[in-house]
Amino acid sequence: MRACPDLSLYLILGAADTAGTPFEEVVLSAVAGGVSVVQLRDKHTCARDQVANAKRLKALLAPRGVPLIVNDRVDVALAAGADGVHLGQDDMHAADARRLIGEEMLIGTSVHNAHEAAGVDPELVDYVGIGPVFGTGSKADPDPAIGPEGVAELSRQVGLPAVAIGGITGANAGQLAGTGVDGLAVISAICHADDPGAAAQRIRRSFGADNLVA
Ligand code: 3NM
Repeated sequence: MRACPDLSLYLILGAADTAGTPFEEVVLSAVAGGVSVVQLRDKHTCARDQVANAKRLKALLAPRGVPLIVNDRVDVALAAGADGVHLGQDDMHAADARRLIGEEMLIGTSVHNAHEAAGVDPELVDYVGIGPVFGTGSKADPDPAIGPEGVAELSRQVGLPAVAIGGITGANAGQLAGTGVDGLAVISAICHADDPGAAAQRIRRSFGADNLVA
């Protein structure tokens, strides 16, 4: 059976997020700083390049015991031997994805409100991303920010392992402590940092990631 991985610091990145720096460099630094899961989210890259990027990431992460999740593309996840897929509200239904990927790979999904939270099937989905907590510049047309209170409510409602997402930085991560989520998902505060490892460490510390009881 699947076990949900350590979600305490969930890095999301695509080619565009690390512009100018090879993503291997960003990922290695971030993992050294405490990133526990990585998601490849490459909305504007062709399938062939997505598979190549996912394979490079998998080769980097597997020896370090860090799972790789692929956003949206079940085919890319399968081709690259990823550990899971993350399905947004417009992506394939979890039931269809589960039929394709079998029982071993993880499925995550994103929820932004009570209606979406009510649609999550805990038999099919392993974890949820809840947000956006704060304003974010990393997502086109984001839903309204729900704040830490909104995250706490949706996390209680879904009752699955969860990460908060959207606009999280080292300066505000402490506001998510006590909301019931298992971790924080981050793009820009890590990918755009001069030192991604130090940024990751700061976010972990401020959230109190190492004080959470598993
Ligand atoms: N999904 P940053 S917010 C990819 O609300 C994503 O579902 C969101 O990036 C959601 O850490 C978001 O730079 C962007 O704000 C997160």
